[in-house]
Amino acid sequence: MTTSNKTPFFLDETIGKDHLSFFRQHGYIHFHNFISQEQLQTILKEINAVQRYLINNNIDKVNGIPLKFGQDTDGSLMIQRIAFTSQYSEVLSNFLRDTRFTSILQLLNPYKGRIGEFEKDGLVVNHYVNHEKSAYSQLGWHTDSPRDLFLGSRILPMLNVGLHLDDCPFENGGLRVLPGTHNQGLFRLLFRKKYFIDNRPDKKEVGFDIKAGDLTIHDGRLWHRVQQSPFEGEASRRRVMYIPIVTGAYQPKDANSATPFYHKLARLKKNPNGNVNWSLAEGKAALVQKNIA
Ligand SMILES: O=C(O)CCC(=O)C(=O)O
Ligand SMILES: [Fe+2]
Repeated sequence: MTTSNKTPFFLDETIGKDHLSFFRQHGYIHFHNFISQEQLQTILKEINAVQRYLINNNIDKVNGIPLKFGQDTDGSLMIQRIAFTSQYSEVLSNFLRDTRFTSILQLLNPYKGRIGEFEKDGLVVNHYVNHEKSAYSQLGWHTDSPRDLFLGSRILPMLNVGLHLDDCPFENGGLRVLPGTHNQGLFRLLFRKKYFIDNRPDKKEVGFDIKAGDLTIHDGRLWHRVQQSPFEGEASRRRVMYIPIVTGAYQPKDANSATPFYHKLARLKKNPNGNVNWSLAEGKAALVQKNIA
C-alpha cells in the first residue's frame, strides 16, 4: 500500500501540529520537496567526492564503522554504505545546520533531541543498485533501536531522518514501514520479525512515492525494510542519506572507536543474495584483475 493518496506534507519552516500528530500516531512522516534540484545536485556531487576520497585513501572504516563496498553497473568500485560522511565534506556538514533540522527535534518531545552528526553512524549514505555484483539491493525487516542494547545502553527514543536522492516510486521498491509499531513493547520490538533475514512484504506495510529531494522521518523503534527494485542497473539506483536524531548522554565517536559487535556479525554473514561482500582490498584487487582499476 502506498501513502501517496494522502494530503502531502511539506516542511517549509517548522513542524506543525498536524505533522506532530501524524508522526505520533504512525511513527513516520514523509515531507515532499525538502530540497531544491540544485541542492540535490550539489549533495550528489559531494557524496561522489567523498566516495572517491575514501577509495583513493584506502579508508575502509570510519570511526569504527565499516564501509560497505560493491561494484557499480559500469564495473567501478563503489561504496554502498558510508558512515560519518559529513566528516569529509564541509558542504554536507553545513547542510545539517539547516534550521528545519532543528525544528524536527520537536518530534521527540518531551525528550531533548540533537542531530547526531558525530554519534551512532553519523550521516550515513546508503547506495542501492540491483545487479549481480552489487552488495546491497535490499534490506530485511528491522528496527534501528536494538543497536543500543548491543552497545549496552537502554533503548532511548531516536529518529532516523532520510533525505532521498533518487526518484523511487512505490513500484520501484524502496522504504516500507509498519505504521504504529513504534508503540510496541520490548518483546515485539525484538521478536515481531526475524531481524534482517525476513524480506517478505507485510499486509500492513506502507510504502512511498518518493521524489528525489523528499525527506522521510521514522521513529527508531518502527519496523521497516527496503524492498528490492524489480529493475536492474540504472533504473534500480537508490541513494538515501540518513542522519540520526538522538537523545540521552552525548556519545561521540572518533578514529579510535571500536567496531560494534553487530557489524562484525554482518561481515561474516553469507549474503543471502549471493552478492559480493567485498573488503576494500578485495574490491580493488578484483578491478585490477579486470583491468578497470
Ligand atoms: O534505505 C533506507 O531507506 C533505509 C535504510 C535503513 O533502514 C537502515 O540503514 O537502517
Ligand atoms: Fe533502518
